[in-house]
Amino acid sequence: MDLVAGILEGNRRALAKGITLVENGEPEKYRILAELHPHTGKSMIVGVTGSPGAGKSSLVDQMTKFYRKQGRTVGVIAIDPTSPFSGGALLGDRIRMQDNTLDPGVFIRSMGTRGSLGGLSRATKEVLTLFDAFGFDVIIVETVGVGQSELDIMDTADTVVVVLTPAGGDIIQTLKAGIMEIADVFAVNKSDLDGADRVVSEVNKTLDLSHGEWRPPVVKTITLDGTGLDELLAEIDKHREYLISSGNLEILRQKRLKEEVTGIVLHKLEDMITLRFQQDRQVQGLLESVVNREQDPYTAAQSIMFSLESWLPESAAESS
Ligand SMILES: Nc1nc2c(ncn2[C@@H]2O[C@H](COP(=O)(O)OP(=O)(O)OP(=O)(O)O)[C@@H](O)[C@H]2O)c(=O)[nH]1
Ligand SMILES: [Mg+2]
Repeated sequence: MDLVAGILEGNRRALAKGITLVENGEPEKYRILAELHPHTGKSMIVGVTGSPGAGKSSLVDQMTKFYRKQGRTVGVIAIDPTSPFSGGALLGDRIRMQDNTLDPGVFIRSMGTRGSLGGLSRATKEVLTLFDAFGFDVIIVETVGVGQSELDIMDTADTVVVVLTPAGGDIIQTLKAGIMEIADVFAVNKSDLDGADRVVSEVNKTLDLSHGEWRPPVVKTITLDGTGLDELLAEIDKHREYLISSGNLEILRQKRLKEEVTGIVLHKLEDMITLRFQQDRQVQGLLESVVNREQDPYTAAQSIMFSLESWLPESAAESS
């Protein structure tokens, strides 16, 4: 079976194979991603992030159920933190999501934070491309809001839901992690616990001081019984409508594609340069002269820059 045709036809086995290819960094992936690209850009991409244990996975699970009730298909990419504080989360997620995985309108994929060739955000973006081409109405990406690569991943979402809880210090933690600013919608989860209204008003006070053209709404949720889920989904849809009517969705997507192309070029250049540093005598001579203080790093780097063109493989040089 041709993988590209399979994915476009909505064949789940083809999708799973494609994901494995991407995760293993097989050279074949470039052709597949290239052929799928014209068929992407249709899915609504929702990011869900927040502090460890805030209930992100439970919320994603409920969101999936509610989207299915609306008749929309859902792809989920869950980034599993391999950090010590969430050791048991993976199994928990699997068990919780079992209801949804039996449904052909749902596809869930967990990705580890270790071992993705070319970086986690790259691998996640590639899986997003596969999901988008497969034709999911909604794609949800869940990450714990820590670290730069997770912030990078949230860049790929059209709408970002930041999950807070009534737990003490949650807002401060979220502010510190820099994820407060990326919120398009706030979910105050575990609203069955004391203090939820206080969190809602604190977030609103922060928003009173500063917010952009779009003021993020704050929704109280309880994943235990689905309270607030209809409202959360409605607010996500409203944000999407805002993105479309303001023209910002188009701007966002252009910016993202530009960054993607730049990223690929930088990635390839880095590989090429690393290889040269290991193999090229001239480069090694230059490095030695810098070590011996015969030349300064700037002049050496400049010489290397000048010789870049001659490093390009024949075919690349001809076609440029
Ligand atoms: N009381 C209450 N507990 C909740 C609610 N939502 C989730 N929990 C509990 O919070 C704990 C963490 O839930 P998860 O969904 O695993 O949270 P998470 O944010 O995905 O956690 P990590 O992926 O480990 O960061 C679990 O024990 C849930 O049962 C809620 O609405 N109310
Ligand atoms: Mg989780």
